[in-house]
Amino acid sequence: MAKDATRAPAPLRAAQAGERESREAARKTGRIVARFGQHSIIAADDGQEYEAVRRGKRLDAVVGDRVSYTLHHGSAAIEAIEPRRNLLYREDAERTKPLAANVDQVAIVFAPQPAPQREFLWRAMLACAAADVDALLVLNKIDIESPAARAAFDEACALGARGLCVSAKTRPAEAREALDRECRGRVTLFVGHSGVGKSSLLSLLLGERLRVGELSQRSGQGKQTTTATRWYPYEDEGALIDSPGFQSFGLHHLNAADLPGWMPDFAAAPGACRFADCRHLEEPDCRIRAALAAGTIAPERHAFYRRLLDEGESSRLRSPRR
Ligand SMILES: Nc1nc2c(ncn2[C@@H]2O[C@H](COP(=O)(O)OP(=O)(O)OP(=O)(O)O)[C@@H](O)[C@H]2O)c(=O)[nH]1
Ligand SMILES: [Mg+2]
Ligand SMILES: [Zn+2]
Repeated sequence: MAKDATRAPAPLRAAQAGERESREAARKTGRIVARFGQHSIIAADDGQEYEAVRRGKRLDAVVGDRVSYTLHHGSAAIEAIEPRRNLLYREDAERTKPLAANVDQVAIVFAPQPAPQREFLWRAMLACAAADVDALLVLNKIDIESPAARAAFDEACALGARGLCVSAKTRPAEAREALDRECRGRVTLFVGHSGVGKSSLLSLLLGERLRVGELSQRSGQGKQTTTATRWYPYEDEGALIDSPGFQSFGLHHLNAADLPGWMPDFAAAPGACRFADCRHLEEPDCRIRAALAAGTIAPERHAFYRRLLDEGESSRLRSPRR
């Protein structure tokens, strides 16, 4: 007779195990290819697409994530997210949100209009360095003359980024060729302020595959603005990711002590600081301040670094768990 009263009767145990097994068997793998708010789309390995429901905060998958999922009445429930190679964050109105995962490079798009902000470029480059992905600067709309945009481009290239100058509108064939050379075989995330021409450049590479249905009319201006982050397979197993314009890269999660290592001009400053925990602000015998005095670090770059430290401080005060 049954000696272990806590165990389910044999037939029930078998049924439970069977259910578990069939659930495991029903588990499939795919990639998150679109994300809008709380909704996302999974492309199964066979190419079929499913709308996915999020199951709790832990399973907050972003575009580029490889996931396993089960199907329930035609929609997918994410069961697990595979470990990420990297993760990039965007930042809006004091909130940091994950943007995309598992990318090889970030195309940082900017243009004479809307006016380029070099701090956006610096932040984007820092985010790339911290996530260990390559940065590709793309100055678009070169049909519009702009010494300020050129200066921001040259300055950022001097910090070690690769760069392209293109016009999606007046020199589409050249733009297509230059981008294709940089993007085939790699996963490229396109970022930049709204209106700089990210989707225009992507449509040169993708043609009709760019989802026009996911572009909405921006009121008053008659412009199309991207509302979802979307992954498009591209040549040689590469991919192109379009993203909605945003103001800034999220850098609050970074450790202040690591910042100089991710800023090429700071990293190149020779020597050592007297204090191991030097913050490179007012401390004596500081290699960064010496480079600043010698002119190899620009005052604007040191002011940028100081702002990042201040932001880090205030965000830690706001959320002590970070
Ligand atoms: N003059 C000029 N205009 C361009 C060029 N490329 C794009 N545009 C225009 O810039 C506007 C914005 O282009 P989009 O491609 O929608 O910009 P986006 O970066 O995708 O914008 P969001 O989706 O809002 O982030 C459109 O009116 C384009 O026609 C260019 O090379 N030169
Ligand atoms: Mg767009
Ligand atoms: Zn120092």
